[in-house]
Amino acid sequence: MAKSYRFDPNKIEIAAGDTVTWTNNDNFTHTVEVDGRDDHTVGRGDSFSMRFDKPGTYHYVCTLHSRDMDGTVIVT
Ligand SMILES: [Cu+2]
Repeated sequence: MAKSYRFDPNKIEIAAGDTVTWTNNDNFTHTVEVDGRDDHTVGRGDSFSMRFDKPGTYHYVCTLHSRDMDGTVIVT
């Protein structure tokens, strides 16, 4: 979830094969870019989902507000 220029929670642990959905509850457009690839624009009220098949630690960021908006997905 993105709100007030933050991802909340900004750290999540999932199992391989699970899907993470980012929902933008903010009044501004944000993006989700995972590990520096495929930046996805997420407008107000929109969502972006991504399935994680491989275990590992993934870093994501909103490229519009990268100083404040980042997070981690841990896939086990
Ligand atoms: Cu943003």
